[in-house]
This record gives sequence, C-alpha cells and structure tokens, in this order.
Amino acid sequence: MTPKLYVYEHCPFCVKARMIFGLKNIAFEKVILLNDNEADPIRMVGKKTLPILEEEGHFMGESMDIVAHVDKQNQPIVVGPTSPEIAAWLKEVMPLSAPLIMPRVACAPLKDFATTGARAYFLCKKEALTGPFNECLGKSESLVEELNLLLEKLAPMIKESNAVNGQLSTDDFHLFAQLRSFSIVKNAHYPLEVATYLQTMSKLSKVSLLDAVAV
Ligand SMILES: N[C@@H](CCC(=O)N[C@@H](CS)C(=O)NCC(=O)O)C(=O)O
Repeated sequence: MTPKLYVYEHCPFCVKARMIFGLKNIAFEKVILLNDNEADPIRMVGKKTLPILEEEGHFMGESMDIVAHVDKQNQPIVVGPTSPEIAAWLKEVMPLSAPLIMPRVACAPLKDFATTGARAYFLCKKEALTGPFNECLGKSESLVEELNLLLEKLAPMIKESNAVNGQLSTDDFHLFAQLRSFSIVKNAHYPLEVATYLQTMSKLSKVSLLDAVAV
C-alpha cells in the first residue's frame, strides 16, 4: 500500500519528510491537512503536529525519524558527514526565521489555509510567538538586509549543488527546509551558489519553492 504523508504546505518539518521520498523516487500520497484540524493528528500520534507518516495502519511523527525510516528501506542515501559550520549557520539565521516567514505564510494561498478558520488559527497561534504580524512586516527592510548578509556567508559553505557538504547528509534536510521557507520572502538576494543549491535540491526532492507566492 502507498504510504501516506500528512503535511502542511508551509511547514519546514514536513518539507524534510517530503524530501526523502522525492530524493529516493519513492511513491507516496501527500495529504495536506487544514491548519486548524486538531482531531486527525491527535488521533494518529496523540498531539497536534505534522508531518505524520501512515504506513500499513501505523503512524510515525517526527520529521527526521521519518527521513531515517524511509532512508533505510533500501539502499540508504543520507550517508554523508554533517558539518558544524552548517549547524552554526542555521542557528545564526534562526532569529530571522519566524518574523520574516510567519507573516508571509499567513497570507499565502496555500491549501493549509483553504478555509477562513484554518488561516485564523495559524494567525492567532503564530502571532502569540512573534508579536503582531504588521509589526514584523514593518521591520522587513532590516530583516531582509540581515538575511542577505547571512546568505552571502552561506555561499562558500556550499560544496555541491546537490549536497551541501559534498555528499547528501542530514544537513541538506535542515538547510533546504530552512531556505525553502525563506523563499517566500521577496527581495532576498541569493548568491549564485545558494540559488543553484536551492533550485537543484527543489528539483531532486520534488518539493516546490514558495517563491511563486512570495511577499
Ligand atoms: N519535531 C517535530 C516538529 C514538527 C512541528 O513543529 N510541526 C509544526 C508545523 S511546522 C506543527 O505541526 N505545529 C503545530 C501547529 O502548527 O499547530 C518534527 O521534526 O517533525
């Protein structure tokens, strides 16, 4: 039976789980849940969280557990070394993530928010973390400037366009998921190495970027 992967389109953790199927060319059914659907995730894994993998009536949460589980099914591909430099970069960019991404995701035409209730649920929950979205958006210019500096800093760390450290590793899941979320930010400047990595990983993993709905 084809495995089912329950996801939100905006969600970087869901991107990690989607990536392993795309990279390994394994068929799966992508099921996009409404953001205010609490009942289904709670029924499946006991809490309101995605991604969730359903296989033969069994449910698995936690994005990187799903990656490891799918990877070991036949010839593993996520076998490369990780780099402390990439972990440090992801840590450094983290404070920019919510204020730049959440307010833009909140108004994007994604299936996660196909109903007014689903969009309102997201807005309410995430504004509690970031503060009012209009205030975040008001700081866009300086936040994008900071992001651009960090993208410049990332460029020389990218060894290959299909594997940040030269061979596919868990770093690629964390890095591509983060960069794909940032692709919703209009006017960010991607150095060539970063742009090529983003496009290549999107194509190989079959996870589309959010640039089509960038704000
Ligand atoms: N550690 C989990 C984190 C998953 C997570 O935080 N998912 C978010 C979506 S991006 C979620 O479902 N949050 C609950 C909500 O949005 O209501 C994983 O890696 O899968």
